Amino acid sequence: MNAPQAIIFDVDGTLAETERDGHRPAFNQAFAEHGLSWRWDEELYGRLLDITGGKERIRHFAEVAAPAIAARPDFNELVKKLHAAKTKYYVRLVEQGRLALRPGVASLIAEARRAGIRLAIATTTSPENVDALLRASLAPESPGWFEVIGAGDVVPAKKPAPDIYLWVLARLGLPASACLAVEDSANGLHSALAAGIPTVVTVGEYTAGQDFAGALRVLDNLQGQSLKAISS
Ligand code: XBP
Ligand code: MG
Repeated sequence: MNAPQAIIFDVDGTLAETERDGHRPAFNQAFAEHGLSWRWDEELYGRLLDITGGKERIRHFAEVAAPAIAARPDFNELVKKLHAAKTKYYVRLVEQGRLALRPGVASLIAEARRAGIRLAIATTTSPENVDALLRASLAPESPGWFEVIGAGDVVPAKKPAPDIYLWVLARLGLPASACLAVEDSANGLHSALAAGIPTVVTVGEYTAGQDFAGALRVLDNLQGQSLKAISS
């Protein structure tokens, strides 16, 4: 492809490895705060990642592993409370500087900014998580570098549905073919491809072994990658 006019980044697994030591312990802290004995270990959490979205993941787990709780009349309220607590713990952990960017991410973003290429985010995670991660791991002012941040519940259907990418494209005012998406998972790749966006995959710790058919490139990470190298 020609040089992209915009790069649209996924967040979790792509900008940083946030899942195993970020979202997962935050979910577990939220469960403990609410007196639940649920504990998601690394292996179980890897399987639960098939369900994108934290509220959706909690709901799915309860329906399978704790149907009596899922049948409670206040279950929707419980999911909301658990997720709000989880977000609080996750942001706290990120603000402590516990999650670093993946190799090559900061330099690709810097290169794109020098070249006047527009930046955007398309993620399933909540907006406050994106803001905290960018501030703590990239630069305090870095949320402002992203012209469009599509996150969380702005669209009802989360990845692998194309909705979040279509939402971002509409706000950028660009056709899909003028953009490049960077993703780490099959769910994310399918979302971007369904929106028609050429997509580079940087394989993550939970996504190795997934099927990335259709990706423009499949890389271990962005270390040493120029914009030209990944988009040509
Ligand atoms: C990320 C997710 C998110 C996070 C949790 O997927 O699936 O659900 O694990 O975030 P992707 P919230 O990288 O494909 O966007 O709890 O804030 O929903
Ligand atoms: Mg991801």
